Amino acid sequence: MIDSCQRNNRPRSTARRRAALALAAVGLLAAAGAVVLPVAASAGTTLGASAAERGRYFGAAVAANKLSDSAYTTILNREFNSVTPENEMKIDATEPQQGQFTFTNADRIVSHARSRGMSVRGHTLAWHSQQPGWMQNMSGSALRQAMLNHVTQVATHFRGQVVAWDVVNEAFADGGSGARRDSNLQRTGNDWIEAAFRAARAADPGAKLCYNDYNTDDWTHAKTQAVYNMVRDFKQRGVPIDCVGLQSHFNSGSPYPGNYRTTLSSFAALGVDVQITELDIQNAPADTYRNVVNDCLAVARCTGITVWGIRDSDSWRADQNPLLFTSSGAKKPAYDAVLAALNGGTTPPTTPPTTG
Ligand code: G2I
Repeated sequence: MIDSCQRNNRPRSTARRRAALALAAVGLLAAAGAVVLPVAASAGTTLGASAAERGRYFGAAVAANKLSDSAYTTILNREFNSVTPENEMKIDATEPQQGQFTFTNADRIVSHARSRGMSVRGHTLAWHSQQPGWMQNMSGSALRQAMLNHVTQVATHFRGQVVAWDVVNEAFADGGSGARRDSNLQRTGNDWIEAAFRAARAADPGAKLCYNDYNTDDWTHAKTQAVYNMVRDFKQRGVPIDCVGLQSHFNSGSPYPGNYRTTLSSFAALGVDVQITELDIQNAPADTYRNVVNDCLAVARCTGITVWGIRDSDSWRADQNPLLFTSSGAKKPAYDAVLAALNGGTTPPTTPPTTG
């Protein structure tokens, strides 16, 4: 009878010899300057691949009219594994006349993404802004019914193709009131948001349903607390909500807050996923981008990050140069910081260690 020690003896010593040889080979190559030892066992070389190794996605807002720009699609196809149509799924784009739906541009983006294995975030089903003229002129129960029909028709069209929907966008007021934003939708009754979520769930039971907003990044702000209270209430009452989107448009007037990680983890503790949905940062400081990525990586339910455009020239705030690629498509220092953070673990230093 062979005991376990004898059985394993030969393979173990062979494995040890192989490991020693491999180490010696790496040592020789490293000494010769031929290899850079990786920080992680399988560090990715693109944003999407590296995020995927951390169980997350890395996405970009995409405009249909740029899909014919090969400089644009080269970066999109290489770097990203999630896409959010920047304007093409909005109400004015998908239902320009009441009851007449147009999905051509949104379908182009969805098909571009899905045929390349990228997932799609849907943006957005119900919003006070970018309403077509016919909807802007509606009110009361007719508007409520039209809104619900819109949610149902659009979510049904994309059923099975969109992994997460921004069902309702920007429904809270800025400032210290913590109140809902006044809008024609809000005036149909305070329950318009949960009605939209229920309609979306019925139309596409497989999609994650998100509430999405801006200036909800600082945990101490009244708007953040108001959204938090709504999500907690929805979870308690069984209103179908799966995720909260923090747009995270950071600039001098609305800077990255030191308590951002607390905001992410506090929402996650309610039992929803958290997604950073429209990230851009004025002048793209590498340190701030790195901090945002590390904050997301530190929160298990922070499932992904989307930047709001690819090159600076694609940004809605192009004058702030807030994105990861220059207008000519070169990687910026912020890109390197994001990739390194995705590859390097959850808590690399805020400032790079000094060398020499
Ligand atoms: O404003 C930044 C974002 C804030 N959160 C919600 C997002 O949906 C929003 O995206 C922006 C787009 O990036 C812009 O591209 O939403 C704007 C409209 O609210 C978009 O701008 C519009 C222009 O205002 C229109 O004149 C233009 O026709 O883009 C349209 C399509 O190019």
